[in-house]
Amino acid sequence: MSSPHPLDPASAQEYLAGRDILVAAGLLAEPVRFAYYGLEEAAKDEVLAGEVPDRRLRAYLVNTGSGESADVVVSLTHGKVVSARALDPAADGQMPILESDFARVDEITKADPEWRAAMARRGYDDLSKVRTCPITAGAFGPAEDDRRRMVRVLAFVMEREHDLAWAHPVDGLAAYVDLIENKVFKVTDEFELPVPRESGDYDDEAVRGPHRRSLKPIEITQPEGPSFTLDGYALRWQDWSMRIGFDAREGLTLHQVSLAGRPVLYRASIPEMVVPYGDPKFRHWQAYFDTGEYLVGKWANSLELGCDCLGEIAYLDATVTDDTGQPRTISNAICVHEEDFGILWKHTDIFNGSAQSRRQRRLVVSYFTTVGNYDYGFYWYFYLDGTIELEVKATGVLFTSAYPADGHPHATEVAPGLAGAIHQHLFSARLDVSVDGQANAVEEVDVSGQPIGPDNPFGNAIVQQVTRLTRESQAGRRADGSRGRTWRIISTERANRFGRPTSYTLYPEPAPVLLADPGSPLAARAGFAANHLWVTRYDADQRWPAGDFVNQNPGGAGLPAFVAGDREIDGEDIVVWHTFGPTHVPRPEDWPVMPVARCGFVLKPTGFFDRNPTLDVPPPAAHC
Ligand SMILES: [Cu+2]
Repeated sequence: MSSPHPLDPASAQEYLAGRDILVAAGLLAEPVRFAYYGLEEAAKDEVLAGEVPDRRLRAYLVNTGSGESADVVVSLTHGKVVSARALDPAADGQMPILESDFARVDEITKADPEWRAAMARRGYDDLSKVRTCPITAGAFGPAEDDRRRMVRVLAFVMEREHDLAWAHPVDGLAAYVDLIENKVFKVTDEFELPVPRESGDYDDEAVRGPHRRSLKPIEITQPEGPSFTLDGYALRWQDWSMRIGFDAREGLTLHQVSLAGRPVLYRASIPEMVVPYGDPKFRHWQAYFDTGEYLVGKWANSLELGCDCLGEIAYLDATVTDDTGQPRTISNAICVHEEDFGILWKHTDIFNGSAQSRRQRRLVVSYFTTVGNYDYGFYWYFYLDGTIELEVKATGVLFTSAYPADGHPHATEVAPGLAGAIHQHLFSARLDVSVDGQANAVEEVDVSGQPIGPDNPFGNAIVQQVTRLTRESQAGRRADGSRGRTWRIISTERANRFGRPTSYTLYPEPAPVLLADPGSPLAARAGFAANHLWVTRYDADQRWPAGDFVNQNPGGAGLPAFVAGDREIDGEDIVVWHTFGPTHVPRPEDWPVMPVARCGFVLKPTGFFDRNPTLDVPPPAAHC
């Protein structure tokens, strides 16, 4: 096997080689399954020193017969198991959901007499038309779940063979399934509401109407090819360079992002997201941690040229594994292209007559994933002027319930008798920053007006207030739109021509953080979502904002635990964590399939350059 770059994702051959090591160590006896299998990333200091580090894989193994779970690291370099730690579910949480859980849960639920009786009472004797949806259970105390490995199941009806099941939720009823005992151990049957009837099948012409004929073609051509080069996983475009990675759990990862040979980010990814629903009735537990519980990377889509991506596209495949550790290639999972992005700069000068116009372009690195009803696109943009942007595109189908005739305080009626509950999509970005080197610090920058006074007689003064965040305990911060709050990530070693630190500024979208009560079980598990910003001292073991094992985690893991030591973060190798995402009050227009809703954040160079770095961009055409 040829030797990969230390940051390249694991290959199919490597997964198989790692699997052989696990078999030889006796760790894969039936019925042990892989809940996660991926690269255990090389030590940062070794990568930066140009060494060839130990090549390692990490496997989360769960015995579906006994429930025993182990977190195992193998060395491919040395052909041996490096560590194997048994999990204590009561303290550590459970392994993520397995692919095979979906089919198993359907069988188990439909075999349960109590659930069948509840469905029959609602008029559903024929369960061939019923689809079950397993939802991660959360953690509500030992008395509630007895520390079982479990999911909670809601049902939907497919009236015809090709129907949109989400249009027909069976409300008031849930089955709690024990995944080890393979049985329903509890049925909650709280109320009955009519199953909404209207079809949501947007593939059906009778529902959507005939396709409109008024759209003329748009064609994107780059007759000389794109301006980027992709060599394996190494990507170069203009002054940007970076390496692309991919992980079954967190999806697309970016490494060693540099601009003009100067480091900006050692690593960037979106290692967690939570989608909590705001209906306090029997479905109060509904909150998906799509990354830690379902593994967004595993469900990445194969993208199609001309459909998902237009223009001169370069694709990268992603390799993930199934429950048995066998590799599965997702072809065209990652899309790389460049696109025109309107005006970069423009001015018509009233004195010297100069009339100049330049076009902005951006390099786009993206992938799309489907987790149950929702689909998420993660788009990283790199601009000519040094701006970095992450945009998440949320689309797909709302998670529905029935809408009562007398209204619902926590939901919108999106079709007759059909409800879309208010919910949040809260993402966590992990930005292992390296602005001009590893020694960085963060400043909070607010702007405000000043009261009329001796130095401000007409009350027009505007000032910037800069607060240095020096310790972890001080760096749990919230955005403040009324103060235009931003966070400046500065180099503590390099200065610009004004003698001030070179920096990149994080521009947040000031949307609500987690709205669940701070004393709620969910807030304990989604502690990362209580703040828009966290800053931690770099620690290779601190990867996951809601902890290593999110599924049924009792709470307190991840960022709140990381900052408990209150380390210094001024002039250190630091990691910036940013919570962002919409609070989604569904609209009728979001049904039956939702137009993309965008969210994200922007990082802009701020004194990183000494002036506008794009003066050398030529006019787009001779006559401009
Ligand atoms: Cu939503």
